[in-house]
Amino acid sequence: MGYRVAVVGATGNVGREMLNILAEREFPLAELTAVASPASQGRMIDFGDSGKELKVESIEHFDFTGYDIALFAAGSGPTKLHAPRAAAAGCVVIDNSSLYRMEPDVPLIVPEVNPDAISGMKRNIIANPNCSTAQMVVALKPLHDAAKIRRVVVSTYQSVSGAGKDAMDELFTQTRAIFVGDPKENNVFTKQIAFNCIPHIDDFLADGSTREERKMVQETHKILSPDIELTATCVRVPVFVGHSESINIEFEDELSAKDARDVLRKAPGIMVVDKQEDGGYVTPVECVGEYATYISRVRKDPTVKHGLNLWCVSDNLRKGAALNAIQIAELLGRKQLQKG
Ligand code: 11C
Repeated sequence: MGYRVAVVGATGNVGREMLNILAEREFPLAELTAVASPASQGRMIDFGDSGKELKVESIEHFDFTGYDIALFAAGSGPTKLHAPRAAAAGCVVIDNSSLYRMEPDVPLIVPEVNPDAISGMKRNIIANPNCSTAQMVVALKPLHDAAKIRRVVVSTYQSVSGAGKDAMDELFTQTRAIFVGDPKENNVFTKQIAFNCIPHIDDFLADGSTREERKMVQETHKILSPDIELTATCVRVPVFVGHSESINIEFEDELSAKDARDVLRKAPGIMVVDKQEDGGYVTPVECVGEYATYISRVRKDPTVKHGLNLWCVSDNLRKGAALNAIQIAELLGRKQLQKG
């Protein structure tokens, strides 16, 4: 016996990863439907490596009745239109957009961190966090349990896939244009992304920070603890997939780098690769297609009483989006749906 699942936004970066991961993890499926914008209706897409193909259905009049779970990776606009009617049809929506994340009656879940929040689901909607928040809280949770985090300063190095397929194409075509001497264009990003870094992700806010930076603060407060002071600087870098983060943490209690490594090694969802020698750390290209959040370069910050620095890398389309959503679906399967 399995679940009837719809993947909405199935042709996008995250939607395709959702199909890959459903296939890889052999998620118990009674039925799987790929749903996307009317422009993709009728297109055939792969169901991961299963050898099966799915015919894309249009979201416009898609009937969610009888579906158990809808994995939405459709962006806030289409989600606003279609997630409420999916939820009203009795289907649990697991939404990857930012639309519902901060609503008090919508759980915002990272299964390694706050699985019990699922009991707060009241509207048949569960939110999936922003990619840069997800990997960070997986790393922070065991450290917070060990020595109580007081303050975090995080700088991100975010890949272009977080901004969608057009952004990946822009990095590719710009890089090629620079090599062959063609004129270079930027349409997705505000500045040249090839061979560059852009300290700007999402809209600017009145205080000079960006929406991406605010998401990291607010979502961490909702998922992990409102008592953690957090400040973020989010930067786009010319990497196709894999977000990296430099995280500085100040604790209430003593926690040595060695003890932190031991705590992290035992924590779910984490791989510690920290040889403290040339190449003994993980970079974004090595985490592509992986489930884990990788931690390297754990070391003391001697400028505060109890401080550590670390480097955190994860596949933003997987732990940062599709994998986390499917882990929520698995949690739901265990806790709520109670099917065999
Ligand atoms: C990026 N983190 O890398 C963004 C993408 O709120 O789900 C995901 C935005 C979100 O551009």
